[in-house]
Amino acid sequence: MLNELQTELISQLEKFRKEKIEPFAEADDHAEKFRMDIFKQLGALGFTGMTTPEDFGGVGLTYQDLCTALIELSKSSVSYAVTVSVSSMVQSIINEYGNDEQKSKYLPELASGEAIGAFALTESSAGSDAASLLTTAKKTAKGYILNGSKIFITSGGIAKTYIVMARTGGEGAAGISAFIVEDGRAGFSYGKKERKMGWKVSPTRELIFENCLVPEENMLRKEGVGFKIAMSALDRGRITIGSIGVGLAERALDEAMKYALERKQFKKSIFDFQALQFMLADMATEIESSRLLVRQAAKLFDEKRNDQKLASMAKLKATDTAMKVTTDAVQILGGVGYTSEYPLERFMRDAKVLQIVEGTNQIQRVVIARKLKGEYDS
Ligand code: COS
Repeated sequence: MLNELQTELISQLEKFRKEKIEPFAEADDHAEKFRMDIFKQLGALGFTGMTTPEDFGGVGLTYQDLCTALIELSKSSVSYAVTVSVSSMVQSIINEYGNDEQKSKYLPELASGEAIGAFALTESSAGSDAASLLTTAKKTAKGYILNGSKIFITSGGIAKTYIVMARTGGEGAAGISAFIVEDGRAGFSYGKKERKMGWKVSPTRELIFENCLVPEENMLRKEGVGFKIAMSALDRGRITIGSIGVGLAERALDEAMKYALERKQFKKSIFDFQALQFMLADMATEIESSRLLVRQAAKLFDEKRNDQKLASMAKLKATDTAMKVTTDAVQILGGVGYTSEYPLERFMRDAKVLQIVEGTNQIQRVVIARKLKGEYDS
């Protein structure tokens, strides 16, 4: 059940997405155009810093509220939803692991939507095996010198504040530290913008560090805890990515239902064929179970009973559902579903990467299986 505030959030966002995002959605997808003014307007409405405490310019709401908002926003744009999701994750990292100076310096502009946050873990040779990353941060008298590169960074080039994981110590997870690196810092540049199947409005770029000096005060906590910071942040990020899957799938079902009720073949609406009814019933059921998992994972997180297994389950289930439901929705529309006359082909393209980002769905299964084994070992 949604509470009164969440119902209000949905109605505000529904109006916003229909008036401000939907009219440009198709053209911006083709042009691969991100509109900073849309993000800022989301900020003005309070949607870019929902879980950040009010003391640091946020709204101080829960992860359940954030997931509710992301479900609604994703019905029109996965790209803006993911920009909000990752920027919120960056804020949660700074809020949880940053000191007071770091919080005061970075959180207000991220929370207000004046700036975007990005998360830089992946490298060309360190994807699923994130602990093998090679970017180095060498300690000197003036601070840390970063060298290396990060790939597939969501909001790369449009973000102002980057959380960058780099190696300060030996091999493995224990040698990794987390730094806040600002756009414009000498030695920090961007590589090419990726050409992608979906998420076209959200830019994805490489980050390049060439003798980039980052002051010691930009390190989060201390040397060696960067991997844990990244993993615990992904526990939340995975829940919000799951909620984006739910919103996308919900919209796809809505489009498929409307079409199935209207479209006539063999002198009746195609909905009247039981084959389609069964497809639509399965789609609705999968969406509902995904929503419940996402909501439960967010609830446990809000209650500080963070359950990594459930977060991975929520991401796995909701994003596999988004892929299945958008694919089936295209099938229900048939030929027109494959054209850009309807938004479903875009939704199907946008769904695919949800199964890959913030840990592939195979990695989610690894996490779930490890936790499962742990329950039997103890
Ligand atoms: N929260 C806090 N600490 C965590 C953690 C979490 N969720 N997950 C792992 N850790 C800690 C472990 O406790 C361990 O610490 P100790 O050595 O002190 O016990 C350390 O981190 C290393 O953990 P682990 O041995 O499990 O690391 P692995 O190298 O086996 O990696 C996986 C684990 C595969 C789960 C991890 O690399 C992963 O999630 N990969 C996918 C990366 C990803 O999501 N990339 C997307 C980037 S954003 S698009």
